[in-house]
This record gives sequence, structure tokens and C-alpha cells, in this order.
Amino acid sequence: MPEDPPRPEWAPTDAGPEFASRVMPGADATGARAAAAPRRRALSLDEYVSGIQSGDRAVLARAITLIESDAPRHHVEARVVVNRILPSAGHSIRIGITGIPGAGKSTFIETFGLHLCGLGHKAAVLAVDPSSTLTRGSVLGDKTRMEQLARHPACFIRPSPSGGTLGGVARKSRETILVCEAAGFDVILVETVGVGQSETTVRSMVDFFLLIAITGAGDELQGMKRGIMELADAIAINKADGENKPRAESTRQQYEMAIHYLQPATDGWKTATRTCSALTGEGVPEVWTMIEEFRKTTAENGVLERRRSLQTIEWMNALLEEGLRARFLNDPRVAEERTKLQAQVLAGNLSAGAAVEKLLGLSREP
Ligand SMILES: Nc1nc2c(ncn2[C@@H]2O[C@H](COP(=O)(O)OP(=O)(O)OP(=O)(O)O)[C@@H](O)[C@H]2O)c(=O)[nH]1
Ligand SMILES: [Mg+2]
Repeated sequence: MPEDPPRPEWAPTDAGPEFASRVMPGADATGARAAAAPRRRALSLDEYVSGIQSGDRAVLARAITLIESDAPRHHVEARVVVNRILPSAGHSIRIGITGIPGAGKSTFIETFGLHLCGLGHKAAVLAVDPSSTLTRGSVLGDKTRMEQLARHPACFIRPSPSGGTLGGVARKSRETILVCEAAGFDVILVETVGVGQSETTVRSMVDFFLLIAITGAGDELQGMKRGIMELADAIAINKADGENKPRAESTRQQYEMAIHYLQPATDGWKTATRTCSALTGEGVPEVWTMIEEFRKTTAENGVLERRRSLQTIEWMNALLEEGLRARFLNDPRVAEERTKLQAQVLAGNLSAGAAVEKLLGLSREP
């Protein structure tokens, strides 16, 4: 079997040594030389699948790198891998976490994650931050805030995929959730920075959505204006420690009153409010108890399953629309005709609607 020529290093250079492996998918689909191979060798599809399913973290990291790659040939490989691990995915509780910058999301995840690992869970921490190309990854860029968790053997932390649109980042994160689940992680935490549409996007890929708020960060209840509160299954007022404790409790009460007027994010679940301190850990175990309660309730009343089904179908439709659009607009005939028609529209010889009709008609021609 002829060897593929070596391909350039494509993994992000800032992703740490374990992600910097030269991945040449497809170069050795037989897996025959798997055992004795050096680290920087391509993995076969079988190796990806069995590595993920046996919980091999290095293989998991490389699979995610494959998913995050923008090279079309990696898309094909990633699709096969994701499809093959699919039967072993899904057995986790997926938790989204949002909040304004400085609310304490990272600190909370550190404390919360360590608590979960202490209970025998395996936690994967991911991030959705479409701005990370510009900021070099603000979310989870600061692994220092999760230093202990990052070192914990039962935890896996993956920074936000960088580059591209929110849609692109979301696709990668959804597939990353699946491979983490297949690798045995039973709690998936998805952190998102509160910018633009990213909360809505993360809401559409998780079971439970937690808003981390703080007291005294402006007059308005955070998330009220932009409708984030309506996405949340719980609001945790963080930094309820020291002198701030009474104020945190009064902020909680304000939120509690405000949610009376809102539609709950999940049928049959009253949006909960809590206070906690990510720093001291007070109130953090209670957040987990609440999430377990949520899981029990929504599993029993069928809401959890319905939500996941709906999310999957919505995702499929989004991919379909994206695919149709790309396929159509990238067609050279369409591009050529589009330029001509644009000129006619500009000259006033053709209406915009008629031009689009003509263009769309192209797709029906052989
Ligand atoms: N007193 C107190 N300080 C906290 C608590 N949680 C976080 N902090 C502090 O708040 C600051 C911001 O915490 P981060 O965890 O980085 O906040 P973040 O929400 O992840 O911030 P971004 O990543 O910038 O969006 C840090 O200085 C933390 O030490 C808490 O429970 N109590
Ligand atoms: Mg953070």
C-alpha cells in the first residue's frame, strides 16, 4: 500500500505538546504497525475508535484535534470516527456554564470539577468561545485558574477551538462532547463567555444550563436584558463569602423574584437560585445535588430525552442548510453566473428577485 506524502503540521501551535502531533489520517488505515509506532505517527481510524473507547487521553486529544481541523480531508476522517463512536456516546450529563467576565466561571469549574472527581465522576471541560482567535483563547486560556483540576487524572480540559464562526466552533464542540462521552467522561462542562449568541448556542447542546452571577456588577440583574436568564435552569450567585455573603443572598432573592415572571427554560423544572463560593467551596456541592435532581426529574418526565432528540434534529438541519449553501455558492457555474447577473441587476435590466430565480434554476440543470 503506497504511503501518503507527509502533510504539513496543521495542529494549532498553542495547543500544548500533546496536540502538536503530526496527524496524517488515512496514511495507515490497516493499523498493522500500530503497536511499535512512534508517537508522531498517523493513527488509523480503528486506532482512533479503539483509543477513544478505551479512554486513552492522548488519542482522545488527537481525535479532537482531528475534529477541529479545517482541512476537508480531516473532516471526512472525523466524520467516520464520530459516527463509529456514536453508540458509546450520550451517557453523560451535559452542563453549560455562562456568566459575565470575572463572575468566577473558571474558578467555579475548578472547585466543582474537583468535587465531582472526588465523588468518582470523570469530568471533561470544554469551551465555546468564538472570539478565541482574536484573544488567543480567553476562555480556558487561563488554565492556571484550573491548575489542580487540569492535573487531576479523572478530568480532561480542552480549550475552545479557535477560528471561524460560532457555527463552526459549535460543530466542533458538539462532536467533541460525543468523543469525550465515548471516552468515559460522565459529566461534560461547557464554559462559554457571555458574548453575542454563544449562550444560545451552548444552550442548544447541553441538558442543563447554569448562569453564574455576582452581586454588585451593575444595576441590572446580569442576563436579564439579553434574555440569558430565560435560558438558565439555575442561577448561582458566586462569591458568597466573607463580607459579601449577605449581599449575595439579597441578590439571590432579587433573582428569585425576577424568575417568577419568566418562562422556565425546561418544562417541569423551576429555575433554581443558589448562592455559592467557588473560592471556599461553600454551596458548590449543593449545585451538583441540584443538577442530579434535575437529571432525575427530566429523565422521569421524558423532557431530557425529548430535548436531546430535538437538539440532534436541529443540529442536523443546521448542518444541512450549511452544506446546501456551501455546495451551491461554491459551484463554479453559480459563481460565474452570479457575477453576470449581478451586473444586469446593477444596470437595472433585471430585478434582484428574477436574478435569484435564474441562479437557483441553475441547480436543476445537469
Ligand atoms: N471572593 C471570591 N472571589 C472569587 C470567587 N470565584 C472567583 N473569584 C475571583 O474572581 C476573579 C475572576 O475569576 P475567574 O474564575 O477567572 O472568572 P471567569 O468568569 O472565568 O472570568 P473570564 O474567564 O474572564 O470570563 C478571580 O480573581 C477569582 O479569584 C469566589 O467565590 N469568591
Ligand atoms: Mg474564565
